[in-house]
Amino acid sequence: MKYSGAEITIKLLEQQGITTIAGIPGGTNLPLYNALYKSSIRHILARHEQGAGYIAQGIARSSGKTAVCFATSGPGATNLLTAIADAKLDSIPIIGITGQVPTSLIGTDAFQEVDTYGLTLPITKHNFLVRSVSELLTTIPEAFEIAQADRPGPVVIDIPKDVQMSEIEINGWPSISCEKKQKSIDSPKLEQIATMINESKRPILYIGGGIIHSSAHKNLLEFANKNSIPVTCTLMGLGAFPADNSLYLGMLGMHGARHTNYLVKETDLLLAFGVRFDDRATGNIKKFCPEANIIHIDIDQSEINKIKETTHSLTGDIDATIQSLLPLVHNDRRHEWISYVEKIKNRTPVKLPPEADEFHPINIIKTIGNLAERDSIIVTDVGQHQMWVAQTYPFKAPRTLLTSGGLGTMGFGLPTAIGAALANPEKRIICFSGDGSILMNIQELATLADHNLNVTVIIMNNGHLGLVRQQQELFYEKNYIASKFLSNPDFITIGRGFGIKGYDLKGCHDLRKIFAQSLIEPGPCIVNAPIHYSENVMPMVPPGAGNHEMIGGESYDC
Ligand SMILES: Cc1ncc(C[n+]2csc(CCOP(=O)(O)OP(=O)(O)O)c2C)c(N)n1
Repeated sequence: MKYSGAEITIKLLEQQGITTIAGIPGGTNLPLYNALYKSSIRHILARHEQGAGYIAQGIARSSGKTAVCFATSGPGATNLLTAIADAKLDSIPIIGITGQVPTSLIGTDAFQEVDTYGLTLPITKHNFLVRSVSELLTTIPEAFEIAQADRPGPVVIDIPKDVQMSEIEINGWPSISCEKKQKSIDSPKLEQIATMINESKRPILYIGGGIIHSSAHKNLLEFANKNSIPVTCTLMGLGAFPADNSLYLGMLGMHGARHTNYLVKETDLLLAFGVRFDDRATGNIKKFCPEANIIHIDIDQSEINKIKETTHSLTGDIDATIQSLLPLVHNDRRHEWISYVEKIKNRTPVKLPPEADEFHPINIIKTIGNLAERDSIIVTDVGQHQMWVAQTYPFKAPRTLLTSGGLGTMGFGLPTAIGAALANPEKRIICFSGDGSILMNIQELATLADHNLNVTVIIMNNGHLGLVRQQQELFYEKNYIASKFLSNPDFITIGRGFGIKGYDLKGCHDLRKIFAQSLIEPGPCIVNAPIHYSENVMPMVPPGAGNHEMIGGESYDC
């Protein structure tokens, strides 16, 4: 039977188990949409291609499975770029399929022609420009394999319109390999590592997004409990270790917990599992863990010794590696180290605002943390509110925090929450945003309303680009420029315009009741939460400083 390139593409996406695609049609991808018309795949019409990219991210981040978005050539493709770069930095498997001008017009500055291949080369794990219809049969399965293999990441497939329209005879579809290639683990090295752990007096586990990608959280918990190793998470690692476990140290780094930033300086063995020594986590790298042996285990060989020289390293799947390490480490209560950790925790506790200050952002997040279900998915935008959530929300399970860690993209929150809601219709999705960030993809309220998804958008409204204002206060002699909004829209009226109900907390007294309501009513809602503009996220490690030199840290003496 004869199939067009567009039909082949859709058929192969179905074969990969794709059930939802977000996108926007245009001249050069209309054949794809025509083929989609006959498919069971659900299409989500975003209102901006960046929104479509983040909807795909929300599906991928919350499910761990590869998700797909569509865009037309030219502006459609350029609008997608931010979401693709964001996926690259956080290792998220999405596939962007873009329309391209017909092959014969490539390189002629044709209408809506941009070099999508060239533009996406540095921001993808891999990209393809498909030159003939038959190539699709190998390109599409390969794109999925690349996106999800080892360290996941985004792939772009650029398909010229004539390739979408040409037909070929197909007698059988390629089979998809489900085999996960398991690399063997270097046993002698594993034994050396286990010996170092058993002999260490002050070990700390420093874990990141790699634990979540590899679903290593269960073995990690057993491993940490067995050998009594305190655990600190990067922003991307939050949820990989339960916040209510006594070994949990919270986040480290620029806005990490005070005790954690001190303790990391004192460790004699840093177990860096599924992390990349990002500067937000390490502060000045020369001052990071100066006394420690460092063991780095990661799926990506190129991360090893990239930032910090290690004592031992292993490249491979972190879950399989922890599983192999488990029988080799001793049962150890580590009384001395654990009681020292407790002492530092008590001397430098997390500073909390008075409980009566209901509108303090930390209290707002705590209230939501008490009301939400354990498996509710929290999505954030970027700014102070993101850091307060990271510091305060009691994450207990992997994939319950979706946040733009590497690229730090304002506008991430709303469309990613939509994607998470599409992939998890049974769960409540809570999106914490700022009055700056929400306006960067506010158009996606229309997409949210279209599908009546269970998303609660909480806007922490301080009338400012808060994190910028904070840096100007601390590092630029209070020269406030371009960080205060001259006007601030009424978000409740905006929501109403899109057909979404809202709760304005301005002047309210029973915040808890309103938040509870906002979390149980089916469908979307917006909560406008006015907060004081002068609140800062503390502690804060100044640029170039070591983590222990944080502002708001205060010295401790043991
Ligand atoms: C797309 C984009 N542009 C600019 C920035 C720089 N930036 C980081 S945080 C921030 C302020 C965010 O303001 P808001 O969303 O209101 O959150 P708040 O800090 O007030 O909680 C800015 C401008 C960014 N991260 N992303």
